[in-house]
Amino acid sequence: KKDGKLALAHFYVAFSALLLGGLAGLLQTLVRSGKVTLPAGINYYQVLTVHGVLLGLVLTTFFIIGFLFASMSRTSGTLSNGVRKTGWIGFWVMTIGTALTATFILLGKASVLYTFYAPLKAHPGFYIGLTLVVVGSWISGFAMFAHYAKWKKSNPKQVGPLLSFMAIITMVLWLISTLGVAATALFQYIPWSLGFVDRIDVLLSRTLFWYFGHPLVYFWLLPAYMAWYVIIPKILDTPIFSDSLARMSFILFLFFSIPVGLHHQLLEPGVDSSWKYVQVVLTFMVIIPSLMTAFSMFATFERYGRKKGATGLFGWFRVLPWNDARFLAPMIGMLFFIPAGAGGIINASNQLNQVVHNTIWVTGHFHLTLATSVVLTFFGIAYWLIPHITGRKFTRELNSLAIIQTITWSIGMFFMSSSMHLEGLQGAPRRSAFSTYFNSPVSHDWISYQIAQAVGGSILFIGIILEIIIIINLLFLAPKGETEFPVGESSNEVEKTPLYFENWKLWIAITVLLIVFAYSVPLYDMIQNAPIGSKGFSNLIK
Ligand code: HAS
Repeated sequence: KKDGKLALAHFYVAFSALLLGGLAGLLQTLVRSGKVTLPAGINYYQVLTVHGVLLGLVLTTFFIIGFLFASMSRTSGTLSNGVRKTGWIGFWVMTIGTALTATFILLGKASVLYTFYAPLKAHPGFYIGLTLVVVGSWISGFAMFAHYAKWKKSNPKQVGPLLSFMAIITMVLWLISTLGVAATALFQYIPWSLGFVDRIDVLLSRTLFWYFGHPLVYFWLLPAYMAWYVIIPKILDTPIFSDSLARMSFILFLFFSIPVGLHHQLLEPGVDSSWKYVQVVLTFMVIIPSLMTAFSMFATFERYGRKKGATGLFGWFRVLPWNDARFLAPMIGMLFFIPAGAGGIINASNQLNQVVHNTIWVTGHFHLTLATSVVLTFFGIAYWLIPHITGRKFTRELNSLAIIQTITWSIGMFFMSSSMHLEGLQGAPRRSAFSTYFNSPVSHDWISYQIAQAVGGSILFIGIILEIIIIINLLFLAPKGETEFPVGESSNEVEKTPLYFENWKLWIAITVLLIVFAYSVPLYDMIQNAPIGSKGFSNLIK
């Protein structure tokens, strides 16, 4: 119960962020359609910053940490008092950081978007707040490491429970990658925004940001994969396809998700193209664990289908439990991940990146990956985890509402993200308010897509309202009862998972070596050839 409270505290913040961030998203699509002007001097970029920070950083980080604590408590035993207290400290540090950051965005002093690229300059409070969020997450991460170490001590010569193992990989990935953003915040942005130094090295700050920014997307994805690998089989009452394969794919994510940040900077000057090429090759390596995941999921579905008597190559498809929202929401997330992943491969392909970079195609890409595959899976998790903690039931009526929510979300996202992809291919920029470009006719070709985005955005906002209604019910109103925390198990027939999966020193050493290989020369070059830097713009956009 006490562990549940800790997880729930994270979910309160996460779902409040969903509501406010979603409202900001709706406003953006309306502004870009050219039909709506924001009232009371509110600026488009201020709203865009609220949207990106609340949904991309706050909703995700809080939901994930709450889910990881819950998973660890469920699979490697109740948290000790010390671990739980540390978790609470982490939570409060993150919450204070979020409040500080939000205050400066709302005051219009930090309209720098969620990537906060220099030379845009925000109020120091914005960077200090974000740093606190990161520090808070580290505190929670260390609490989880301590919990896992304790489990291992009392269970020597055993591999850790799969869900806990995955939670630990996710936090190790997070810890190593956030070192980049912490470095740029502490040594570049904070001194610069406080006026201690006059200028900032823009290229270095962006490189340190993307050292963190790409693994950030896998920090979002891995908890969704935890649900796909471990929870979905239990909902289907089918064994996990392969415990070893699941662990291997998580380890590959640890290796290959960090040394690839330069694929966000393929069009930036100042980085030698051979190092960009190296990181593109490594990016193609990080696709492999997703393909392993796809294979594993198809195998799980097929086994389930065969058990139900389905025949033929795709007979399993019909018999899947489409009327169970705990399954449907993540499943639709998986379906969307097929085109989303293909889009990622296009982005990563050096030449094709020239076509799509900085266009609204990229926005379409992450509305499929993050806002659909990951977020729908998080909704699917909430449908059993919240009632499990609050001691309530996910009733039939709530299940029906959740199915309507999933369909609404899918339709809204289909309109929004496909029009973003198509508009991007016509060169429409991302991160820009409605503009007629001096009434240039070019913009008129984009308008129909922008109207489609506003329609999609409005449907999505209805989806958010439905989701909040479901969550409020699960928190406070649904009838009391027991709800299962579903955790899949391996079949007895498969080989035992080898102990070498617990060789953490080796996994971390390989990760560090790959990072050193991919980043040391580019960073050395940047520092060696450091430009005089930029003074920055703090009042370009209010
Ligand atoms: Fe990405 C930009 C490359 C995955 C998020 N990405 C972004 C940005 C975000 C983001 C937020 O190389 C924008 C950042 C910004 O603000 O500038 N991305 C990739 C690649 C992958 C990828 C190669 N991205 C993600 C995920 C994200 C995410 C996941 C969030 C969660 N991305 C890029 C690149 C850029 C980029 C460039 C920079 C672009 C630029 O120029 O700015 C890969 O990891 C994708 C691999 C995925 C697959 C799909 C496997 C399919 C599965 C589903 C199986 C389905 C089943 C259901 C089983 C290969 C696992 C079947 C059921 C039936 C019924 C049929």
